[in-house]
Amino acid sequence: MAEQPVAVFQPPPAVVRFFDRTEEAIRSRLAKLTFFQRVFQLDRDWMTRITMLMVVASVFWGIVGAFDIFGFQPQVTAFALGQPLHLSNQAIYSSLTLHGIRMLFGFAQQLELALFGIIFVTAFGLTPRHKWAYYLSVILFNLSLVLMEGPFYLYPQFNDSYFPALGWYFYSPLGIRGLSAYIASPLWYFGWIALCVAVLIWAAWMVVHFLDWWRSHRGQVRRIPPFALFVIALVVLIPLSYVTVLASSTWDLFNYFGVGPVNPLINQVLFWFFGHGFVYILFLIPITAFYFLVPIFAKRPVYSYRAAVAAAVIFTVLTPVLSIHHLYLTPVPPWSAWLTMTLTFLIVIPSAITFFTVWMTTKGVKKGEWQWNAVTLFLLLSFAGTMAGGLTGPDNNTLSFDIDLHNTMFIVSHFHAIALLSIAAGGFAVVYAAFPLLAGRLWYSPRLAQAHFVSTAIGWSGLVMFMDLLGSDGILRRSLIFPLTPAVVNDQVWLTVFVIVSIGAQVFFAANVLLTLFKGELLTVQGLSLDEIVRKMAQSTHPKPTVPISDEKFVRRAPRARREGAERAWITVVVVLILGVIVATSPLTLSDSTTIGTPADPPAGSEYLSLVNYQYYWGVQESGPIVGSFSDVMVVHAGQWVAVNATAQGATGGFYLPFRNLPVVDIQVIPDAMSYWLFQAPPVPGVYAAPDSEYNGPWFGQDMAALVVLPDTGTSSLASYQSSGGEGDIYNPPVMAANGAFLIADQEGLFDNSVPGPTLTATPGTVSFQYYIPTSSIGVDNYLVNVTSTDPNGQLNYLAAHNYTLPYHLGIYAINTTEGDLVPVTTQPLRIGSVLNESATLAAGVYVYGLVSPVPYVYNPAGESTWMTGSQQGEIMGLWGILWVSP
Ligand SMILES: [Cu+2]
Repeated sequence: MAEQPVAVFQPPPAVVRFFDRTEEAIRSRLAKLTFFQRVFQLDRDWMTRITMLMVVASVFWGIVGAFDIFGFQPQVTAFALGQPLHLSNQAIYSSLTLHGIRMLFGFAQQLELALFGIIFVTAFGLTPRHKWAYYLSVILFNLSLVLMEGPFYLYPQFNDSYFPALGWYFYSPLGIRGLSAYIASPLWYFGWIALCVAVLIWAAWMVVHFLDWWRSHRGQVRRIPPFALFVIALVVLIPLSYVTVLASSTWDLFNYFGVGPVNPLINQVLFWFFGHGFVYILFLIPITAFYFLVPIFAKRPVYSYRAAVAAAVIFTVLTPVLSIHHLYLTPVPPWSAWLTMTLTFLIVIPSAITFFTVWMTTKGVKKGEWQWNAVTLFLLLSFAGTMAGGLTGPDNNTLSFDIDLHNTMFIVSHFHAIALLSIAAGGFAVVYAAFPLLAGRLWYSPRLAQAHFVSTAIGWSGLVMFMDLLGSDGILRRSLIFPLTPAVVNDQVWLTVFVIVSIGAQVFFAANVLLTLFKGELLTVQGLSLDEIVRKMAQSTHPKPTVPISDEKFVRRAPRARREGAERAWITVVVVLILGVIVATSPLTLSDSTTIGTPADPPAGSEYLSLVNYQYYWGVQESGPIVGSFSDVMVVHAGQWVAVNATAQGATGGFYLPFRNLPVVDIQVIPDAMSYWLFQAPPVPGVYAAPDSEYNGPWFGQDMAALVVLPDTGTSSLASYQSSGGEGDIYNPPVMAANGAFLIADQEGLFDNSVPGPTLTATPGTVSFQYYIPTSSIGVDNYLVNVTSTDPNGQLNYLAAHNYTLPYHLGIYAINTTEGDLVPVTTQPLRIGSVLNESATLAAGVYVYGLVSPVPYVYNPAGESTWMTGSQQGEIMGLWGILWVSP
């Protein structure tokens, strides 16, 4: 890159001179140490140095973010294998949040900004300006990730459990002081604001340089290189997306300090204008990689410039507007759900154009002219991964399918397919093609590059596959407590194996990077074009390169008219197919989204359920043929129509009946808004589990209710429920005989790893079984002993001081369907550490057993819970189940 003379008319301001001098002092001292000099490229120009700083920081966050998943997945696997958990729920969900934040922003976004910045400056031959604006952006960016982590304590006791346990997307008002039972540290919101400002500064810096180039080339530019169209798309989409999350985060922060109106629904919609746009911002990595690298290796221009322009323009125009396809089950107006669905289908068009253009660019390249080095291999993986991951998108986008898929592991599989197989694979292609330019050295080891590719491809594919299988099993995302069917246990274990393979694979890459920095052959670029330099760098990842790196003159054989004909035919086919899909899916979409947003007109004899999703149980009010007021229990008759209206307090929840053999019920439930659904209860009497399908804080796993379906009249046994598999809902609690049952509580405060606990069956007469809550099950996770203490033994000391008796009762309660309550048949104090006998003479009917009201709990392991630190409380109901007595 030729240094152009910069006209200096006046000396820079004093503060800039001070920064420059300080930087120089640090740089020259560190540069004496070879390690720092090599890793941070301290003898190079500032743009290279700052880019290396971003790359190193992004690798740092990538490593931390990858290891974060060890705070979740091995815990889940431990649960699956019946082993004790080592972390609190709070710590487990914090790990998951930070995994998302660090991977998406610290790693992927930072790497994207680093690479796009330097490639743009290099490819356009620009002289970078405004060094300190760039530094400010990088410093703020990394600071934001530290802020989002929240405070942790080394003293009086090491405690890192106060990290945010919100999920990377936080559904307002979850986490907000005064509005939610789970409060995140305000640093989280400051972190988001810092992130927005950092990224906006970067985008402004890019705009300034683009204008530099435009001014100096006025009148000479006929075509902007196709890949640069997508760099421009990035610079346009960043402000459009980040401004909305800046707004929602600022709004949250005001609410946090008690200021201003609160509207969780609008706040979520605002967030998702960012949430979706951001994913597409990252998706520009592989797209740009295709347009930049494929023509270089095919040694010919992109097949159709027109098509590339069309793809870039459609992509940029559609992305900001389709965001709320993430909120299909939310009570938004039906027309908006339909519109976002339609626009989302349309965004397949630019991707289809890109696939076509990139594929056709390689057409006619002979076998001997193409080499599978690490760059082209990762390009291939990304190309295939974009298609595979992209193809699960339309399933999510079809509202009637989304009801089944929403918040299951299928979604997690979809976005990991995109994040890993498409985005990260494209990112590695760029890194393999660009890193030697930064390092000034060729790749050290082609074998390590090959090993990295193969192990990464295996790890990622396995990971995506087993997430998908867990989704097919019916497992909800972020679920820590789930049904232990053999398939689920198997898939959880294999998922963990592939997580380890995926992370282990990166050791090959890290080793190669370090060896390259210290031992790589020096890169010489004299007399080479940019394309030739890229080929030369890529060649160093192949053990026996045979294809020459030199540019070749390319003459297209297919005449322009024929190419345009092929282009038109392809795009027409895609458009016709998509229009067909839109027409086919529209009626159901409009009717389903109407059902969520507007109260239905239920048939006579319907049961009305008025639900409130608390943190962390369901408050149930019933009217209709059955009258009642329950916690976590909903009672209806077989085949009866059920009209649900639901809202939430403190956090967004979900009402979810995951039937397999009947239409699934799945609606998002939001504070200050009302969601509706009308469904017909299963025809077979039994106990159907209703997990809370939305994330409402660290005890979300315990947040499970039961739909108790009574026979139309009289009593009936559970035989047909059992033989029909409970309509395929795998969350249904296991069924066992009451007499002789021995129910043991686990360390989460649940019977037999299940909420509700096992459904017990008996015949009329004397029914007796036993409970046991071992002293060993009492710990910081167990909500049963609510002791706020800095003493880790506080809970056990409390028990000893209270004769191992808690201020709650276990019992058997009859469900009274006319008076509307639970009627105690027998009760006894809840004692820890002794076997408790439960015995009663029961008539035919349905009963609830156990601890049948929610237990308040405050999580405060080291007494460090404050609003500055974060805090959590909630009311949990876990030690209960249904007792079914039938002739
Ligand atoms: Cu989206």
